[in-house]
Amino acid sequence: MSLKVWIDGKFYPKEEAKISVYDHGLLYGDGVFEGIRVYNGRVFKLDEHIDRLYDSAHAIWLEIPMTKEEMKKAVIETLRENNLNDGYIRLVVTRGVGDLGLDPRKCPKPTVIIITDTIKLYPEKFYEEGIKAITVPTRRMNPEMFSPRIKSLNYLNNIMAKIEAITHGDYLEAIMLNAEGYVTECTADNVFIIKGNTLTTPPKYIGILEGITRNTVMDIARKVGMEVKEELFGRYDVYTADECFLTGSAAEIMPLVELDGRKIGNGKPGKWTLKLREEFKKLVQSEGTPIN
Ligand code: PXG
Repeated sequence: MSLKVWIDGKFYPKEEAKISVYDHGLLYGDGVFEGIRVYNGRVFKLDEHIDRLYDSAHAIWLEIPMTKEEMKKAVIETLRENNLNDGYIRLVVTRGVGDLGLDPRKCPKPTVIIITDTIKLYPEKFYEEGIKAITVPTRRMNPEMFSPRIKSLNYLNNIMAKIEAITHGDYLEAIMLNAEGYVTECTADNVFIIKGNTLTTPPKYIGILEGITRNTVMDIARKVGMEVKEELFGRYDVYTADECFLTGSAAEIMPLVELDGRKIGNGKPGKWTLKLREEFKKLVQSEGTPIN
């Protein structure tokens, strides 16, 4: 049986789940989204994702035509409809159908889409051995031009970086710097370095998406006795760190063992990274909004 997609209150089979070519989500990337995980019949950090979705929408002057409670119910309903206990939720809210001009006032009704599907996990080998990345030429957008804190439908800044990672040697991820040369984040993950027992990640105001996995990992790190800092750092700090890892809803906690040809630490996933990953795995299996 085909998966069902929720669009504006109705379920459609995946093959028939379509929206208008006049939707400004398509025409201008005018909209916002979320990527959420379901583990063991529980939606992980549902409230946090819904809050971020509504904040992103508010920041682009988009009023979502549902309350947060209604949105959460619709997410759960879609998971139930598809019998998914482990998977991925993609929530999308676009500006809606309008004319061929930019004016958002010409789009009377936002389009709300809930896709739930299985998730293609990264091969276990990557977690055991860690991955390699490069710093790419494309800089992360300056927050004064467009805030990376808005999880918008316009991901071309990240996609350009992803293309560079691919074309410069088929790397899985890329470190993106800001205009001043500080490390910001990867194309779809936040970045952390460890030196001694100190965990450092760039502050949110530098122009990054404030990842929900990022915030979860900082909480876990404090609980296991690490010192946690949100501070600017450069490539030098990554090259000379003891450990480095990336976080995201899809990747979870991914060790980064080499950047720009420099081994990080001993070139293997470090002890703190493994500890945080172990605690994260426990947390996602036991916490979250139950589907049933
Ligand atoms: N930074 C950026 C730019 C992101 O897009 C993260 C960090 C991590 O945030 P969370 O809240 O997930 O910890 C993201 C995550 C995917 C995928 O399929 C992930 C994201 C966007 C598009 C695709 O891996 N966002």
